[in-house]
Amino acid sequence: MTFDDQSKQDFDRDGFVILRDYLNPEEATDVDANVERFIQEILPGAPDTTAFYEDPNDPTSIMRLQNMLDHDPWFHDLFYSERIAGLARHLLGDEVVGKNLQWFNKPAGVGGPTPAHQDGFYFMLDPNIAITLWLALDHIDEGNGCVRYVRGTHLDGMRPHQRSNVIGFSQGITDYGEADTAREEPIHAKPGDLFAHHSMTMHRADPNPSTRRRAALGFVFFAATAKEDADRAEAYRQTLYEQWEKEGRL
Ligand SMILES: O=C(O)CCC(=O)C(=O)O
Repeated sequence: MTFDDQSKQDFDRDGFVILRDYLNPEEATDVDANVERFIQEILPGAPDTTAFYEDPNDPTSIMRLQNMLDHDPWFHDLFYSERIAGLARHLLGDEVVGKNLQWFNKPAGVGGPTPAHQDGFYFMLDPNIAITLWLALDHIDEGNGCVRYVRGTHLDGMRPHQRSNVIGFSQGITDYGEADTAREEPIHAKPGDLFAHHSMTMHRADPNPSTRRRAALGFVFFAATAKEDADRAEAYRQTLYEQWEKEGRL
């Protein structure tokens, strides 16, 4: 499969790139149907930490699925396909290590905000080079919580983060201010559009008070040259899960 040079240039300059119609409507519908199959057939047998809920007492309020490729061959194959992993390699200009496949859902009416953050703060990499390919599965705009990027911030270093209290997004930028908000670009999407963002790019999203779902898949790859402090990252995850379990949020 060949990828165009322009998308890599845009990604390098802006810290994100938008690839419209990356999947056609039928392919996007097929991905969505497989998410539903995952929820019905795989999730019941998967570890508790595979799903987070807006309301743990409401099984329809899933706001996040994670590690999907570890539990399902269909998603494993999609994740490592040339179209997905190959695109990650092309945009990073490096070999990649597959890390996570997540479903980012904002259920209609109850989906919470995505605090402003840089993914790299969670990833604990040196150098901090990773990519998320974010595949839209719905029609998404300001009304149901579209992603907002701040262009070029992948070149500006890591901003301070602290605990956000938003389940699934445990950390948010502490000094995110009006100057940042003014530079945000809300990105509309339709099923099959794909956004790619660098691990240092600032982004956030509003809640979803609408009657429409807002769902996307996030494919996360680390650059092969980036070293993960795996012990520290795992210790951090465990502390978080224990806390959420204590609070009855898992
Ligand atoms: O879907 C969202 O609202 C945010 C996703 C996100 O933070 C990410 O892909 O890094």
